[in-house]
Amino acid sequence: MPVARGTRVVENGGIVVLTGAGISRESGLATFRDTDGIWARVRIEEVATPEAFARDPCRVQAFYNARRAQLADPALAPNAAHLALARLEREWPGEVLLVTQNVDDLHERAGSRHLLHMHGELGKARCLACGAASPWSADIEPISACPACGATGRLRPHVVWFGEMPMEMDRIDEALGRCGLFVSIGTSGSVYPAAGFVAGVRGRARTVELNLEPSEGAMLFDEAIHGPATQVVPAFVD
Ligand code: BJW
Repeated sequence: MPVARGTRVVENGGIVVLTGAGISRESGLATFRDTDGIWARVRIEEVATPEAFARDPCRVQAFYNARRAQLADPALAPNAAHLALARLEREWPGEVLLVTQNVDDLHERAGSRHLLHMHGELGKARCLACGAASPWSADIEPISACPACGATGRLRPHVVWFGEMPMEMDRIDEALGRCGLFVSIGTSGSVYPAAGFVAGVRGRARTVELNLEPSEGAMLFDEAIHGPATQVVPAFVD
């Protein structure tokens, strides 16, 4: 593959790619803040905070189960943007770390392996007693027993809600500290700490935004290419 017209200029350090909900939009999964997004249908305070789960675990579980059902739909598949990033990881001679805010598994299905889910994974449940994350199955309810420690009634979705610490921050900060190229794809840049990554690497690494429209932090990037992910991501990588 003629690796990366857009990435060829990286001479030092690796590549860190940050993805958000926009990359999965053309696979059929809703984003959060677009007019047809998830937060237009449900209130954050009802489903995406620890307080919401403490108040009404069944309501929160139902919200995540509906999204898990979408992941189980046989028609759901990674799109050309997910596939292009998997190709980049396979063929780029240096390090490529993919950091996703997405809780879907479309990057894995596309073949990405060097991948961190900073906002967790829809396909897992986590035990509040022992902290173990285990595969979620259709019969898991908030009252089910943890497969690791046996505690009952302590399972929650393995995702990061507002006010909680995102996952893998040490590994992400380390990779950002030595990258030569930072690419942000399909994210509105409105949720921290991910929205702050570009400011942290600016000046040390080349920074590129690939998004349908300018994000909130678009002016912080060296370059911005706007269009649907299935077009702009393969064009950038290939
Ligand atoms: C396309 C496209 C196409 C469409 N092609 N593009 C003030 C008050 C209270 C809290 C705060 C505050 N200020 C800051 C905070 C902290 C808070 C925060 O950021 N709040 C803001 C809203 C202000 N953050 C937190 O609480 C985080 N924790 C934290 O900060 O801990 C302390 C800490 C300190 C120091 C270091 C580290 C940590 C936790 C945030 C957790 C976010 N959780 C969610 C839910 C996850 C589970 C689930 O999925 O249900 O994560 S919220 C939701 O937003 C989800 C996403 O990952 C995240 C980001 O959304 P994303 O991916 O950007 O989607 P959209 O919809 O916003 O944007 C999509 C983009 O795609 C758009 O731009 C479209 O144009 C584009 N697009 N189609 C290309 N075809």
